[in-house]
Amino acid sequence: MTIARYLLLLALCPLVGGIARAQDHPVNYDEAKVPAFDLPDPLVMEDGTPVETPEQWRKHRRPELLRLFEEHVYGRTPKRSVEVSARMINECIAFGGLALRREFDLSVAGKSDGPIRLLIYSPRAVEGPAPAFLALNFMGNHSIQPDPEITLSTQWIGSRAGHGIEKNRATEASRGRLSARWPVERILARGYAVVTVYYGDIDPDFDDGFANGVHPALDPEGGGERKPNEWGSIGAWAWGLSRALDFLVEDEWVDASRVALLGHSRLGKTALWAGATDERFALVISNNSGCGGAALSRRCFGETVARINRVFPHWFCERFRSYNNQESRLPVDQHQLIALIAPRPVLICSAEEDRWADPLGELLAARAAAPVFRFLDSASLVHRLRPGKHDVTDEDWTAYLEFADREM
Ligand code: GTR
Repeated sequence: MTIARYLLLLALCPLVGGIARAQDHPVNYDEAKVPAFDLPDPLVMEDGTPVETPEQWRKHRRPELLRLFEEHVYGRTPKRSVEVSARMINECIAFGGLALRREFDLSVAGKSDGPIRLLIYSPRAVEGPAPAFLALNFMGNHSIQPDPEITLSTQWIGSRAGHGIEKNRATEASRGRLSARWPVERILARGYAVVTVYYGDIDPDFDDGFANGVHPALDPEGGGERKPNEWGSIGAWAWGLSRALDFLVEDEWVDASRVALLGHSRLGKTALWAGATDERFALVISNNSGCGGAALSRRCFGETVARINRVFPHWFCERFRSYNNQESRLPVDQHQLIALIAPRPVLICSAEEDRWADPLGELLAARAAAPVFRFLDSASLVHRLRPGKHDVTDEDWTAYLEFADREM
C-alpha cells in the first residue's frame, strides 16, 4: 500500500465510525436535557374520536393500538397456525416432597433447531391446579436451580445473555447460576407453580436474518424481502410464551387461568408484549424492562430507540428503525403497551441505579396508562421503585408474591 493510500484510509476511519454512530445521540442521563413531548392519548382514536365506553375500547381502540404496535414496534405475529406437540422428558419429586418437577418438550412443526423445553415445578400441597409464575430464562432451564437432574440446555447461548461465562453452548458451569433470581422453593411454599423456558429455545438471541428459531416455521413461505412490519425476536419470544400457556391449559397441575407472566430486562419487554397480545395471561410483571418495554421512548433517557435498534437489530420490526432519533413521530408510546393489558393487573418494577432503563420513564408510562385502568374499573396497575441495580432480587420477589396474592 502506498503511503498516500494508507493516510487516506487512516483519515477515513474516524469518518466511517462517525457515520455508523451518527444514528445515535450521546446517552442522556440529564433530566434537563429530556426533550419536551406530548404523549399520544390512549383513550382517543387515531381519527381523533374520544373513547367513551369500555365497549368502544374493546371493539375499536384496543385493536387499533395493537395494530399500531405490530406495524411500528414489534412486528406482526403471523396468524398461521403450526402444529405443536408435547412430550414428557422427565418427572420427579423435588424439594423433599414439596413439589413435582417435570420437563416437557414442545416440538414445533417446521422448526429445525430443537424443541422448546418447559421446566415446571408445581406445589404438591395445593389442592387442585395451582396458580403459576411463568417466565422465560436467560441461560437455560438448568441455570435456575442447582439440581443435577434438570437437563442441560443444548441450544445456542449467547455470551451476553450467558453473563460471559459460556460461549455458545451451556456447560455445567451455568447449572444453578441464576438461582438467586429464582427462589423456587419460596414460591412453591407460597402455593405457586414455577414454569420456565429458555428463551433461546424459541429464537436464539442473535441477528441471523431470521433463519433459526421459530421464524422459518411461521414466516411466509418463499422468503424474499422482509416487510417493514415483520416480527422480530421479541415477537417470537412472546409467541413462545403463548404456546407454553396452551400447554398449561391442558395440564392438570397448573391453573392456566391464573398465570402471572414475569420478565426481566429484554424478557420484561417480551412479557409486556405477550401480555398485550394474549389476553389469557392473568397478570403481568415487568422487571427493569426499559426501552421498548415499560419506559417511554419519547424521553430519550438512557437507552434510546436508535441505540437499541443498532445493537439489537433483530428484536423489533424494521419499521421501528425509522423512529431512530425521531421518537416524537412514533404513533404510539410505551404507556399504551401497558394500557393494552388493562384491566388485568400489571406490576412495573424499576431499580434506582438502573438508569439505562429509565426508572422515571417507567413511572411516567405507568401514570399515563392509569386512565385506561380507571376507565375499565381496574385499580390494578402498580409501579414500584427499589434501590439498587438492574437485577431480580429477593425483595422483588416479595413484591411479586404480594401482588399475585392480592390480584390473582
Ligand atoms: C441491554 C439492553 C437492554 C436490556 C438488557 C437485557 O444490553 O440494552 O435493553 O434488554 O440488555 O436484556 O439484559
